[in-house]
Amino acid sequence: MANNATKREAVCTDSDEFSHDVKRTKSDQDKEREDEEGSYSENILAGFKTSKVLSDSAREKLMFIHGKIDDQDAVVVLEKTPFREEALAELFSSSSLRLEMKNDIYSSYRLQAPPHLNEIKTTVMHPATEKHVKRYQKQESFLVEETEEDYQSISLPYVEKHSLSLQWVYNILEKKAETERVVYEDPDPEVGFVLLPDLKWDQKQLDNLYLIAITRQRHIKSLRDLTPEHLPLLQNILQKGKDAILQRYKLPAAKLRVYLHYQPSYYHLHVHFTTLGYEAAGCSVERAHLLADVIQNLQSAPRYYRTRTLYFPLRADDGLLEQFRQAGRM
Ligand code: G7M
Repeated sequence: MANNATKREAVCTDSDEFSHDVKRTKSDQDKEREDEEGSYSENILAGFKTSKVLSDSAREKLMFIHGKIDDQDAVVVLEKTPFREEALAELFSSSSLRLEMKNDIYSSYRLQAPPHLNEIKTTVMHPATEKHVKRYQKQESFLVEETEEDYQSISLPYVEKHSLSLQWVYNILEKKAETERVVYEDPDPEVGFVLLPDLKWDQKQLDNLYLIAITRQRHIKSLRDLTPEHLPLLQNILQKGKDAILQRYKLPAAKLRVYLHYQPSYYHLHVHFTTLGYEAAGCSVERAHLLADVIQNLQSAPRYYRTRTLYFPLRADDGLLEQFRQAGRM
């Protein structure tokens, strides 16, 4: 916990540090930056062989690439990171500018920033399964209507057979991975959870803050399993999650969107915490269920999530969609 707090402070004072401390050697600065921002690791992408760009977005400065590392399938996600206000002073003073055109009061340039201010958030999935590869391929989506019976006869059997591995979740719960990233943990086996940054958040700025709370209980697959017996767990996550974010990031509850996905990608109950202003993928009405609403629904109707028809989008190549089609439900 202390680690991350220190890191945030260090990030916020970056520009001051560099403008005042001209006498320090480059290697000192590099070393400090490394301490602040994570250590260098072996470049496993050096031999990456691109097979296909699965999807990309010029607007979001994002690209999903399928390829091979050591003859095994891999998916790489490249994402240009947002600008940070704290880094502007250094960006302006340390970059070089190449003029592209000038006309009256208008001029445009190519700005070449120092490498550490021009990073690309890179996520690697390796070895990747066919499911990972499919997931990032640009696809049309269809809205599915899942009744209580559909869940029992179509979704549940499919999910039990075909879900993505939960090993990364168990690694977090068993402190085998991401231990230094944990923001808050409640060790109680019934109502406890681990709160940590989502894989998608680089933790450089709060505008796109994204944390997930992973429950210690291992047998709650999704929203569909929730009953009033889980209310203490859900209330605990909502309250302590919000408290921890206020304490660590100084963000009040009124600035947060706290929700669950249905369908989720991983069938071990977890809750998403993002800033309200950040439109994270999957936060739209057809997929996100506010945790506060989930709690109220369970309080007023104990079998709400067991019996209600739930709606969610599925991509054209999703095996679950095929099951709905075969059952004549699409
Ligand atoms: O769609 P679903 O509700 O299942 O969301 C799962 C969330 O877990 C997504 O927001 C992912 O970015 C996040 N996530 C996935 N993996 C594999 C990891 C991981 O290894 N570590 C962390 N911290 N988050 C992950």
